[in-house]
Amino acid sequence: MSGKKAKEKEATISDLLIEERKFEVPDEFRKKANIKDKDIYKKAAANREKFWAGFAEELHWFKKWEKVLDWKPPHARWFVGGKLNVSYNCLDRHITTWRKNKAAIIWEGEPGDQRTLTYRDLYREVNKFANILKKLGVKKGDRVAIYLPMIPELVIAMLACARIGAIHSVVFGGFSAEALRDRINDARARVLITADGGYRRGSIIPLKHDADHALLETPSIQHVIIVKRGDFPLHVKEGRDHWWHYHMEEAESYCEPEEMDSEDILFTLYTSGTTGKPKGIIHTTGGYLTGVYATTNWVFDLKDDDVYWCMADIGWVTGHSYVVYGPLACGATVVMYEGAPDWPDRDRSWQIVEKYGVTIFYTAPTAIRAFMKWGTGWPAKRDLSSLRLLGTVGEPINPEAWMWYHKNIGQERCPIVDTWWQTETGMILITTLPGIDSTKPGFAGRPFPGIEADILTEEGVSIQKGGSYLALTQPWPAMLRGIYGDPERYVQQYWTKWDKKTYFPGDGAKRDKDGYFLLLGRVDDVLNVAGHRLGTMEVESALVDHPVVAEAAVVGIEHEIKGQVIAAFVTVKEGNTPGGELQDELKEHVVRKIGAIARPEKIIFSADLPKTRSGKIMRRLLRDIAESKVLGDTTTLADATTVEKLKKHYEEQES
Ligand code: 6R9
Repeated sequence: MSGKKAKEKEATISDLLIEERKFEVPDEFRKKANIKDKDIYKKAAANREKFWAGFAEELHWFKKWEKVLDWKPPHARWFVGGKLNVSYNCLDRHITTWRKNKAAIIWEGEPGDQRTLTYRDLYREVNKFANILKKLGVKKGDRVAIYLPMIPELVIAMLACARIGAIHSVVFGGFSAEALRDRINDARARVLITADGGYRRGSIIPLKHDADHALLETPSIQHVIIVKRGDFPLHVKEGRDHWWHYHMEEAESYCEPEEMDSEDILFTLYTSGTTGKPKGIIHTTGGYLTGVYATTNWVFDLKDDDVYWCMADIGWVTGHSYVVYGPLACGATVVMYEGAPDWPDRDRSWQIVEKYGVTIFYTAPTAIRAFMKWGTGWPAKRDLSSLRLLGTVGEPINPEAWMWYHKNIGQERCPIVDTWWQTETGMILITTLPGIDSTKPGFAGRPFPGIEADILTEEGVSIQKGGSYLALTQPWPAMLRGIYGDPERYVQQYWTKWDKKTYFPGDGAKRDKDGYFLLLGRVDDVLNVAGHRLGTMEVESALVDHPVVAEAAVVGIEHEIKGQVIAAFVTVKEGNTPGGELQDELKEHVVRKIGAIARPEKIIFSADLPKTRSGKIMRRLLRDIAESKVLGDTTTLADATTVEKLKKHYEEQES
């Protein structure tokens, strides 16, 4: 029997697949592609370790590894015994070549200010900042929290940590003070790097002000470094708070890179799972860098004269792997933009493409659907002829959005790579190689060479037809090495669905006769709101934290642009009156606890929640109600009348 949820998802997705279409790679692209050898999949599968070692050899190692892979399921070690430094590979390796004066980062702020940092510039800034961290007592293995807007200092701070062997934990600037506090405390970070503020849609996000709230309850933080982005008012605490620019003036210009073991931790990044508490995903040094280096090079067909722009915020894994580490390890020119794509106008993204001659553009389906809604007039106003390759990531892309992207942005000339991967996988795992594979709207593609994926039933039987669970059956270099501070949860969460050798990502999938995978979305209690991962339990915990809430159940409901939005069913404690005011208050409460990305679209008050006889909330029924669908199977309910009442009540509230 295959997964029930996967089957449900399959039905909805196949409705969307209006027609199965195949797009061949244009000849002009194919001729110049980095990878043209169709046998590469077979060759890699014949000797996976040799395949990955080939990429690792292109990087700089202070000491070569003794063994490519040590696999004691579910624990892997890659390039065992090897010593390297990630910042050395992203900087020092390039500045001894002609790339020293190549633009590493072309940055544009939302108000229109610009900065370009060459590899030499970036090298200098990173060295200086690494020395500042050292002066403040940061040592190898210490954790550094980073809460910054999309400005070059964010990249500098990450690479400086990598240089001295400190573990960075970047917290997305859109997360609230409480979310920041919890992440700092979980990592027991010694230093926080933040800014006076950042621009978003014309207003200022007061990061330091928010951080000050978090800092009231973060005993591990000894120092706070503040980047002056604008001239925004803030409070500076003597002795603890330091200005970035002030220290940089005096910092020494060279910092010896720390020789890191291949398996030393490079960073942790918090992501949502099926419990109320986000997990600090651990990524290490040698395997991670090899994985992101290989995929950036092959999936994006990256060349030295490319201008590469990934729209993701560095606060998410896409930004870590495909704004910072992958592209810089490849010596690419990376465009970085601080603000919103519709500010001051809806052609801001296309204006940036035109202005800097962007050749590779990587974004999320939710952004594409927003562009679609804004209309073709906006991209048509700009010259997009520099583009040669497009990418998408973060959620399944519906064929309509794919076609729109292909026609209006790619002008039917650019291959589209749909890249499936996760915070945990560190690197792209399922996609197409643009010089070899044709593309199919809605299908991500095949496992990258050297990656083994399968579709398994609940019982672990591999199936060729129909939808079921996606599984990864062999270790890969950039795989997570654990959950910070919780080794058991690592095993439990990812490696117990079948056997200890098979990774369960939590996604449903099916494949076609060519072995192309079509992703069906999450089959667990993880939501994907506008390409951002959120746990239903996380939002529920935020709601029940409010004094009047007795119980809450959160479901994701379909949304035209965001893919999913949050609907929360809430029961209030006796003596409280549910109503519009309380709805607004609860929404704000969630924003305060997590951040604006978690704001529920709908709050539905209910006297009871539908539960199974064992007391489990039946989210599937709640989803049916919130999406105004015919109710599914109610036979396992403890009290079948609850759900009927709830549906009626919901329809009254909605009308
Ligand atoms: C990179 C990133 C991971 C979850 C993943 C899946 C969904 C990502 C996708 C996709 C279909 C794609 N997802 N890419 N679904 N097609 N190309 O997004 O990481 O934030 O950890 O989210 O996103 O459901 O499990 P993360």
